[in-house]
Formats: sequence, structure tokens, C-alpha cells
Amino acid sequence: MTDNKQVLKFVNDSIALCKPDKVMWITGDEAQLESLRAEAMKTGELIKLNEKELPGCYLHRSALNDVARVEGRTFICTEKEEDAGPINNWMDPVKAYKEVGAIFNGCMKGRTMYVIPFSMGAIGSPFSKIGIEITDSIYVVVSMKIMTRIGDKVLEALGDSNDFVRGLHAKADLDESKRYILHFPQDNTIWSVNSGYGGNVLLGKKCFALRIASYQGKNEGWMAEHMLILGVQFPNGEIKYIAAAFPSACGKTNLAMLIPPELYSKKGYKVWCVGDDIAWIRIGKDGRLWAINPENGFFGVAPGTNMKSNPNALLSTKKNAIFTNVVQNLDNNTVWWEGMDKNPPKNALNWKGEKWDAESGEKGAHPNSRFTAPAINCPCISSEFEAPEGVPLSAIIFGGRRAKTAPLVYQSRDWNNGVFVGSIMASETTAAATGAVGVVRRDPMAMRPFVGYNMADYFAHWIDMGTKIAHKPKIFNVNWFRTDEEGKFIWPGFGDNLRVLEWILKRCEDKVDAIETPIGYVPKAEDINIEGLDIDVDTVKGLLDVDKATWKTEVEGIEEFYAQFGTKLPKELRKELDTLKAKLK
Ligand code: OXD
Ligand code: MN
Repeated sequence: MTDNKQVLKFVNDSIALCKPDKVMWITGDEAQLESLRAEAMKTGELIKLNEKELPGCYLHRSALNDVARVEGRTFICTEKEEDAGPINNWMDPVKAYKEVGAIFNGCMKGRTMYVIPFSMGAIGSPFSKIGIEITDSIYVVVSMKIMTRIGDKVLEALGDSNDFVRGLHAKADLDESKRYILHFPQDNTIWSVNSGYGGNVLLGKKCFALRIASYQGKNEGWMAEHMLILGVQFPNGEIKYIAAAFPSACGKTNLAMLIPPELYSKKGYKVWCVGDDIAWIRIGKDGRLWAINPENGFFGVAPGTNMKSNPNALLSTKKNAIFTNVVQNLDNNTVWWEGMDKNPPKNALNWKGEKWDAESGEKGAHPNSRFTAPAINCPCISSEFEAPEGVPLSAIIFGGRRAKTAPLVYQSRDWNNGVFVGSIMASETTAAATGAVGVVRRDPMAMRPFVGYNMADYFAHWIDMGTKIAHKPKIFNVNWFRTDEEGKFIWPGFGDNLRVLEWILKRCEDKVDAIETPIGYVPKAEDINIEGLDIDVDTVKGLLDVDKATWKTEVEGIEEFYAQFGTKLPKELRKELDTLKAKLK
């Protein structure tokens, strides 16, 4: 426990509101966690998996109506609506506390309230930030243990400081119509009720490390981004770091844990994973940008993860992991999902817990089924994973899932042009959020669902950061998802994406030329190494093609998107758009 008066006040206020029967402070002690897992097994909240094959691993099934982030019920509650901006849902904080407070009122009667002190970032790092999550869910407690650093040592690091995020979560009765994910950036507070899905309830992740942290970053001069961080090690041992933003379920975890093609690994190339989802980025004393991964685990999309697509992710799930909404193989009490291998189990339960037969043609795992796995399990985890100051960035990459418009890779002309490139990002939607899948939507910097304030001010913050960074990383855009006439992906992707990263890092050191196009610099086709691939230089030329007519249509979409920001849109971005239009003439 703690003497911190602000922490005690937060806990006591939450007790008065939720009225639990019992309160348990999570100490981080393994015996306490083990007794909670045992309790959750009794109620069916957790199912213990085969201890020999998957030691320390559990299966969890969510409610059928609760399988993804609910963007429509996620709100930014600021005094002025303008501070939330046109992209976010807004609620007046007074109304939010009152109306959603009524839902929390008494919702933990007959239950235990768990108090989880957690740190985003290594405990004691000057970049780290602390939160307290209060919850009525053991699944949340044991998942927070994987995804963050928890327990007494966090309270010790906090001391008597008031600088912590207050997170209150109750699964309550999982009533969809009363589900709310509320953020009060001006109060350092998050309220989440009536959900048990990771992205809505592991409050350290999207709610704190992106929405609240992006607001803190704007005020404190740093950036919280939806980015993986990876290191490419060259044969001479040197490692260069890249941060990359992609919308949800577009392969961030795969890229972060990339296995080099044999051609490269034989020469001594390696890729090290620092993080797969979130980067907190600051200007270092040396004038470069430095990034930490504030998380301690991976909350990855299961379907499609296999020993070919991402062996490192799969191996990360082999101990002390939690699987949510995957298939349970009843013969050996292990798990399976579509795209794991070609042998679906015969005797199995689907994600809903019903008897399931692959022959039925129905999917066994939910498309947004997940694994929660400790980062230290990852065979390619970077030696800098815990480095208090993080790693220096050579390049920033934006990317989306576009069948046609964007070329395989292009480089922005400079920082402001790079911010423009990030701001116009668009991607086809995926199952990570509820709603239609496969619809193209603008997702600036992959932060559309995660900026905790007005997106126009967020753009301005990016522009402003550029004026302060002495040694700026170069900014690129990639698109692994271009398709041919039959709708098949042209670029092989996965490990072969290293071939594109190689070009990017060469550009950062001025070691390779490029061709100027209206949208920025693209590689000369022959500078993308295709040795050992099944595609020829002409195919690469096609992948790098910038079609003026398509981009003219794209400009119309950008105009429309920008229009909603009115005069708040930074003039630098308007200028970049005008330049693009002129170059397309
Ligand atoms: C995630 C997401 O879970 O972006 O990382 O939805
Ligand atoms: Mn994400």
C-alpha cells in the first residue's frame, strides 16, 4: 500500500462510487497473481491450457458483444468541444461524470475491486509515467501484469507525487448500450465501463499511452505515437532504429519482429524489436529523436500469425501468455486460429466456446482474436528494450493498406512534407475496431482513434516539434498492400520488407539516389534488392509508379478531409497540399 494521499483519495472515491465488497491492492507478488488466476479458473474467466506445451498460458473468452475497440463509444471529455476536435467524439465532462457515474454507482456490489499501480516504461526511467487502474476484472489484472510493470515498486517510484493517471474500469454487466470509454485529459483520468475487451480496458495501452499521453506530450514537448520501434543490425554490427506507424491490424507486430530473408541473414543482418505498437518519443540531449516502448508485452492479432509470417510472435506466446477468443483444441488443450497452420483441430471449441468443425466453413477464431504475451519471451527483443532513454531514430515510416494509390515506398521532401504525408494517411479498415471492414478511411499517423485532443492541434504539434529537433529523422511512406488486377498482393511482404528498409536506411545516410515525383522521392527500381525473389524489375517499377490521375482524385479526398479542420489546419499543411496540387498539374 501507500501513504500517497492523492492515490488514497482516488481509491476511496472509487470505493464510494462502485461500492465493492472487497478491495485488493495488487502488489506484483507472483503468489497473489497465482491465487487470482486460480479464482478466475473457478469462474471460467480463465481456462488453463496444457502446462507442458504452453506453460503458464490461459485462454479467455470475451462476451459475444465485446470483441473489439468501440470507437463510436469512445469519448474525449474536455471543457470546450473544440479541444476534442472534429474527429473525436466529445462529451461535456460534467455531464460525463454525472451520467456515466450513475452507471458506475454500485456496480461492484458483491465483487472485489482490484487496485493496480502500473508504470508505462521501465520503472524509474525519466521517460516513464505511472498510472493506477482500478478494475473489477481478474482478466484485466493478469493482462496488465503482462502488458505493463505493476505492483508495489511502482508505488515506491511514485512516492507522494500527484503525477499519475487515474483509470477506473468496471466490466459491470457488459451492457453494450451502456458501454463508455471516457478520457478526461485535463484531469489525467480515464473511465471505462461495460467492456472487457483489451483495447477498451487495459487502460495503460490505448487510453493512457496514446490518448492521455498524446495530450501530455503536446503540453510537455514530446510525442506519443501509434508506432512500432525496430532496430536493423548491419553485418558490421551497427544498429539503426526506425519507428513506424500503421493503422490497427496492418502488420505492425510482423514488421517489428521481422526475420530477414536468408540472403540477408547469411550476410549478418538482424532485426531487433523494441516495441510493436506504441512509441513515446522525445528530443535527446544530442538533438536526435529518442523513442521508448512504454509497454511490457504484446497484444497481438492472432489470426495469420504462424511460423512463417511471424515466428518470433508465435514463440513469444509459448509461455505465460493469455489467448482471447481463439479456438481451443480439446484433444491436447492447446489453441489454434485461422492461418496458424493447415491442420485445424478436429475436436475443438470455437471462440464462442461452441463445438466447432472447420469443415463448416465458419471461422473458429474471431478475426480480432488476440494473444497477450510478455515482451521478454520474444526471441528478437532488443537489448535496448529497457533502456531508460530509449533508442535514437534514423527514420520514421508511415504506412497504410492501399490497393492502388500509394507506391511501395517514397520519401518525403523534408520534415513538414513528412508531416503532410503522415496527415493524409489512409487505409482500409480492419477487424481491430467494430464497424465495416475494408472501407478506406483517413487515418493520420495511424492515430485517428487515439489522439486525445484536436487533430489539427496534433498536426501543429508535429510541425512545431520539427522546429526543435536539430537532427531530424527522415520521413517515409510505405505500402505493402498494392494489388494486381486479380486483387492479389504484388509485393511479398513479411521478411522481404527488409529490402525496403534497407533502401530507407541508405537514403538516411545519402548512400543511394532517388527519383523525384510529385509526392516525394521514390527509389530507382534497380535499387530495391530483388535477388532471390519471384518478381522482376518491371514489377518493382509498377509498384513504385505514381499515377497522376489517381493522385488528383486523392487530392480531392485530402481537401475534403482537411476541410473539417477549418482555420485550425496548420498553414504549413495547406502549403504542402498546394505544392502537391501544383506538382500534379
Ligand atoms: C491494437 C489496435 O490493439 O490498434 O493495437 O487496435
Ligand atoms: Mn495498435
